[in-house]
Amino acid sequence: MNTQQTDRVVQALNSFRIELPSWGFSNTGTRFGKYLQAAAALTIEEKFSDAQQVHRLTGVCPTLALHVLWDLPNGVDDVDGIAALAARHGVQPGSINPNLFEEQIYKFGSFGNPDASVRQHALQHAKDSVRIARRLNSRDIVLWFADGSNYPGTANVRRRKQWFEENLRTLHADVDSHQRLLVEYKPFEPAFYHTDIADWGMALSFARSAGPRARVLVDTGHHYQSQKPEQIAAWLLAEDMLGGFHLNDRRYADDDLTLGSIDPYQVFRIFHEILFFEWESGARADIAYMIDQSHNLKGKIEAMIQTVMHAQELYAKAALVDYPGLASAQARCQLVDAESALRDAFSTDVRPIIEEWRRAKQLPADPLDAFRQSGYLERITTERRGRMSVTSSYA
Ligand code: LRH
Ligand code: MN
Repeated sequence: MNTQQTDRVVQALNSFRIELPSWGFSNTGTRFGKYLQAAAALTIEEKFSDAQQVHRLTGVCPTLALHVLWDLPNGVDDVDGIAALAARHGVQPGSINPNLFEEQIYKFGSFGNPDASVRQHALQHAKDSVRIARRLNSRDIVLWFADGSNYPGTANVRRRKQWFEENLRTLHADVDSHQRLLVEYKPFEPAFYHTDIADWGMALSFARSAGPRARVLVDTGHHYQSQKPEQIAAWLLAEDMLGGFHLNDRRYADDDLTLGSIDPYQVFRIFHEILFFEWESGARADIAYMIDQSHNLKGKIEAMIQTVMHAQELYAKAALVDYPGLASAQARCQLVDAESALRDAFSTDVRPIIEEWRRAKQLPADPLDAFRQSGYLERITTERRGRMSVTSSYA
């Protein structure tokens, strides 16, 4: 690798930041149950403490995404406590995720529920979440809805679309100038016939009709098998409507596996579209990179550190693409040369440079090994043993 390439990797590493999900540290499962880990985080303090470990060892995860009902069960009243924890653990509150799916009244939907009082209840929770974000200086409010139906004919899709537009527009009026609403789409689960925000086009339409502070969030696990999240990213970039990513990996559905564990070239292709856009436009894409995974079997903190290391590696590889060469090969339809520009970058081992970059930042060259040497896992396993959490539901 020549110095120019090394500089590009170092520059990419200097700018790359990725947000941790609080729910990635707690016991999560599937509908077939949960395998409990003694060291799993139960309290929000423990989630901040575990996130502090990942940030201390990697240096690139300064924020923790919060899920309102799971992390702020008392809503706005929990804000001061959260702010104190953030200060104590040196990890700032990140994106705020309203929970519009767990309460029993959401059985037939939240913003899309035929019952106006349920829509009003959901809107109030979303408004409270915007207020929580403001009090915590969090920029992004991530809106994911479980809304949809399981059987043909049971939902009026057009009417529900109208109710969503009304509530999103009303919610947007509460969002101030430095905040954003990130609309997250998902084609299925928990609804298995239709979801009200099934794909990027519907999310784009809702974000546009909501107002100028709304953008689209792409969860890599929320796509049909043959869809190309990188093309969706390119389109949303071109429309200046790409707000952020929930990064994870999958083989089948929304498997929420660790990033790069199944298809690292997929994540590389997404990062490539973003960095190529930035090179071509000379503008920095205003994107929030966030992890959204559930670690059902792997040790939660190890899986999180592994994910951050994979993300850094794939982002660094994408920064190695020879853009002038690629642009001219694309213009001249030199297919093999164009494809090789990506393959060459992807097959370059950037780990030595990343280790060098970490040493220069007084960070451990191998964060995972440093974590294992730290004794933190043994300590929390002893401290947290014996208060096993419930085995049902998600987090
Ligand atoms: C839905 C989702 C959403 C979160 C949840 C934990 O599948 O991706 O982003 O609220 O996972
Ligand atoms: Mn998600």
